[in-house]
Amino acid sequence: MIALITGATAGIGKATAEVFAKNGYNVIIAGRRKERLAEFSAHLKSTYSIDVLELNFDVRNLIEVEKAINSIPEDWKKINVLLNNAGLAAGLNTIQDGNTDDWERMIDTNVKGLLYMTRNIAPIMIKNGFGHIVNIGSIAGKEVYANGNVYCATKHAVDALSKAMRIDLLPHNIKVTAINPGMVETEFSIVRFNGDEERAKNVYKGLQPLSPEDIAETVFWVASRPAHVNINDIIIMPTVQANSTTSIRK
Ligand code: NDP
Ligand code: 8X3
Repeated sequence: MIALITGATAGIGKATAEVFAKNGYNVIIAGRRKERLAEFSAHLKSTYSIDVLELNFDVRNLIEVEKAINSIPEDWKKINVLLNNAGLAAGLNTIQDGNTDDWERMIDTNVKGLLYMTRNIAPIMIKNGFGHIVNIGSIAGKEVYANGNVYCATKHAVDALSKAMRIDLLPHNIKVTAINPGMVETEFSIVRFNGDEERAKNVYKGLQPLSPEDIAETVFWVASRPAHVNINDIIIMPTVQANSTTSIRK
């Protein structure tokens, strides 16, 4: 069994690669930080005695995506699971104060990157006659919150695309699942606040957020249902978070 995971150098993607490896999958790990990929690959191989393929590219760059996918050796092409996870939030501003570079980065990664990956992997799955695409959306794709405007819009796009892909891929025996987490403590907030670790820590202060492992186990669970079962959509929240704007802090 083979799983291709984007954003496998940190957070949810990294934890998911670990869970799939632990369960005997060979994994294709993707990300921009080459050294992290190499280090993680060595860890997975030695810990779980599985095979690992590293793909070092930027999901925003269509040429790089095509080159990376075309480089996948024939015996790695029986891909059972594609996890479209690479993504980010950049900034937290009103629309009138928004930074247009941040907007481009979020739209290019969260929407276009997911599309480029899917456009290149879906035909391989169609040829194989099987496959499962799991998209990481967000609670921000189900509702909006103050200053979240463009990030929320990209995740609403992921929500729409997951529904649309499910229709298009239905005749090809390809499952599509969207997993929409609330707060997960990863490098997400550090990236959102441009490296400001103190501000990032405050996001999770006084509450227990989800861990990347919580999401990884959920991804593995949806991917390991029987052939006739598809989980369309999951919202998974920390117990102390009711929605994007309501949570309990100590
Ligand atoms: P992290 O910042 O910890 O991980 C993000 C991953 O995405 C990294 O591996 C990074 O790798 C990769 N990535 C980012 N940009 C690119 C790019 N242009 N090309 C290739 N890879 C890229 O964050 P999370 O694990 O939290 O985020 C994973 C997903 O989960 C995102 O889609 C996020 O929106 C979503 N999410 C997160 C939540 C949270 O609270 N943390 C809640 C709901 C959804 P590298 O930099 O090496 O390329
Ligand atoms: C990431 C979590 O709180 O920004 O999708 O919606 S949040």
